[in-house]
Amino acid sequence: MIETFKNEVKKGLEANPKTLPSKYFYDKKGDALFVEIMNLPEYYLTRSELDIFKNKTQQLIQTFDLKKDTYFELIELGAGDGLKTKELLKKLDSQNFKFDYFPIDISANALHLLKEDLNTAIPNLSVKTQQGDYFEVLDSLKESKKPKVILFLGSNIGNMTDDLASEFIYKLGANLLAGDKLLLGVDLIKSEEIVLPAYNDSKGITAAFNINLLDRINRELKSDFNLNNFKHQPEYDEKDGVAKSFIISTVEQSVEVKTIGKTYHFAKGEKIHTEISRKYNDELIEKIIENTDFSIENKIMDSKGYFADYVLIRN
Ligand code: AVI
Repeated sequence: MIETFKNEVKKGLEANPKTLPSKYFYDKKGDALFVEIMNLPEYYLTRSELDIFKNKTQQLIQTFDLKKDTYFELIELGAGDGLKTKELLKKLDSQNFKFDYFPIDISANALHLLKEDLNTAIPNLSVKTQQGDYFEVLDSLKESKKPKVILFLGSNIGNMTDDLASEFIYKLGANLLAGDKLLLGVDLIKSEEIVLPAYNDSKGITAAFNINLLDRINRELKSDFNLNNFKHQPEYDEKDGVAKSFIISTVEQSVEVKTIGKTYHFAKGEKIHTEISRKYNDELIEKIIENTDFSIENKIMDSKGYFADYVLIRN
């Protein structure tokens, strides 16, 4: 793990322009900051998808096309605190659907808390937590031929390039059978006035989230990034619908990363690209799933039209 981290940081800092992978945001501190982000007034994504799960639950259930007398499996990739999913679980439970809920997450701690919470909130619910890599878990769940509904929420797909997103969805399909469903939650393309503040909140939480990546490199790879000499900078272009996060070097400086055995030079104003947060429309989703085994069954949006849950069916 630490070897991969080191190699990816090395590759990113030696690239021109410099980059660092956003997946490394999520250490303990990063996880806590992301929870704060989800509660920020500017970060509309979580609230918008929660609106769908609260107010369009019946529509979601109908599109899943589930039979009350057939057992199915509801599998969530990156379940986190399960806030949105709980709304769906409550409805399914109260309507006597028969199913197991499989939340998959990297964090054993998050899964433990989620299970405790769900056991209290929905005592009848069968919760089978799965800690680990999505595809390893899906592979192990393949044995069962029960119908499956996979949830991949929160526009997490948006942190991948379009090519990687296609590959990811293709791989999901390879673990499913015809008729299975994938609920893909995505943020929609909209104006800069709405998107940019979501990545540049007034309290500076997103800035801390981004800069924490340098702090993590300091701690884990023994480097000497002076965090005061770097600042967070998001950019968003409505034309292509991609929000990008950068870390800017505010002075000319050199940083030594001991475990890599190298010193990296930063010009004043030089950028490190750390994240993409893609926004979507129908055309982009169609393009992304073009070479996969899925097609679009339905698109369910929140009341403001900010966010969409696409229900895809495995052909
Ligand atoms: C997890 N992911 C969908 C978030 C996003 O909106 O791209 C991560 C994030 N980055 C900055 N703020 C939130």
